[in-house]
Amino acid sequence: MATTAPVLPAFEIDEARLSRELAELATMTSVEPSAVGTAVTRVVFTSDDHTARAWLKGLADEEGFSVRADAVGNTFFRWEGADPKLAAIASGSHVDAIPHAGMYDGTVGVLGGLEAMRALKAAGLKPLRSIELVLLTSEEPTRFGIGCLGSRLIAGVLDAARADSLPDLMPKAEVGATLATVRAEAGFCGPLESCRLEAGHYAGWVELHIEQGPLLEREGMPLGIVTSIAAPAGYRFTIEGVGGHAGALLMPDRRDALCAASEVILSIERHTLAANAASGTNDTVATVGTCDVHPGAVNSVPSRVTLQLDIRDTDPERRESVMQSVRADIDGISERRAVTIKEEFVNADAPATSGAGIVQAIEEACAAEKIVAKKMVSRAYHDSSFMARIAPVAMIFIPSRNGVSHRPDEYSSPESIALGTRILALTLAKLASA
Ligand code: HGY
Ligand code: MN
Ligand code: MN
Ligand code: MN
Repeated sequence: MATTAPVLPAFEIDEARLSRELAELATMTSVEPSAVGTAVTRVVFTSDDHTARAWLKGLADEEGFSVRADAVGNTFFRWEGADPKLAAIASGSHVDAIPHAGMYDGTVGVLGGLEAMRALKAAGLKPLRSIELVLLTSEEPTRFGIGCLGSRLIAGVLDAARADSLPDLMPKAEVGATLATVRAEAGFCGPLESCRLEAGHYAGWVELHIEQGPLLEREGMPLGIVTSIAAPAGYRFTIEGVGGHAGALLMPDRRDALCAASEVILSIERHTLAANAASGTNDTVATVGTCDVHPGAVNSVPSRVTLQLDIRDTDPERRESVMQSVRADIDGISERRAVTIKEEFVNADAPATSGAGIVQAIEEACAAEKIVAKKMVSRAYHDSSFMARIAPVAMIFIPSRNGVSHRPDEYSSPESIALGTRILALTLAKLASA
């Protein structure tokens, strides 16, 4: 059916409504108010997450968008296009938030995407292609130890059986709880294989997100266009020593797991800094963000420590060479301290590259609004990293005040959120009309 591209009517982004909704979503959290900013914790499949999901569904229902959820809770809000058989254009992000985080990471992409669709619809646009807003499950690794769980399953890069067996890492989790049991309790059933969307399912994907770094603000740029996303990897280390009485167990007899773990952490830092010194860049980053000590009593020598390592690089080979150097040190540490150090692989992903056509559509939207945007690498990973496996993608970044994120003082201004949403709307309208 030959159809001409619809003319884009003038539309308005409702900045006040968007701010109100971001503030309302930020109340769906389980953390005490923070001295600075708004502390948010919203771990996947907790009551806060369910409250947020139900609230978003209500907003989508009000707009007449159809809603469906897949077997892991990825939720698709769809605005049917003139030709529903054509591959849709999609936008989306996440509403789960790590402990004691900020209120903008992920939520700007979900509420901004919703606002973009509402504004275009209110203005009378009839898109040729359907437009979908996708709420992706568990972008953060907090609960199941691996990030972008929902988008990995959509892209088919995470084995369904392995995913369902991922342990529930929440404090006080039921013994033996896994993604399979937790998602069933959350009401998401069916085989995880059914989450898979084939390449070509979407004609394009655009994610609006806060930069989570300092560059846009530092350079006075209003927006960023992400051309590639750095490659994340995750490992878990379990260090087993021998515990004992903090008073009676004498130093020569100790096999202290926490002292050994400390050497592992410093080895990771040392080799990461060496990689950057050798490359003359800061493109390699490594973080040990969790350290569980057993038995965790002040007067008991630690017998077991579990570390989670997050290591990222724009160059996966360089990332791997850092890991090789750390492994060599680990052999020495375990021998010298008579402890065992077990490494568990979690993930090691390739960098993602944005689709030229999507980048161009964002550039044209910026030009139409006389906005100059900065092309840049994202050092944070995003669901777009995995949506890139099945569709051409790109991301729109808005500035983060002081480059801060994953902290209660994370902040982006209402103006920049509205501007990012406007460019997203223009981009979606353009992509959905061809
Ligand atoms: O860690 C990240 O890069 C993302 O914010 N989850
Ligand atoms: Mn995050
Ligand atoms: Mn995010
Ligand atoms: Mn992300």
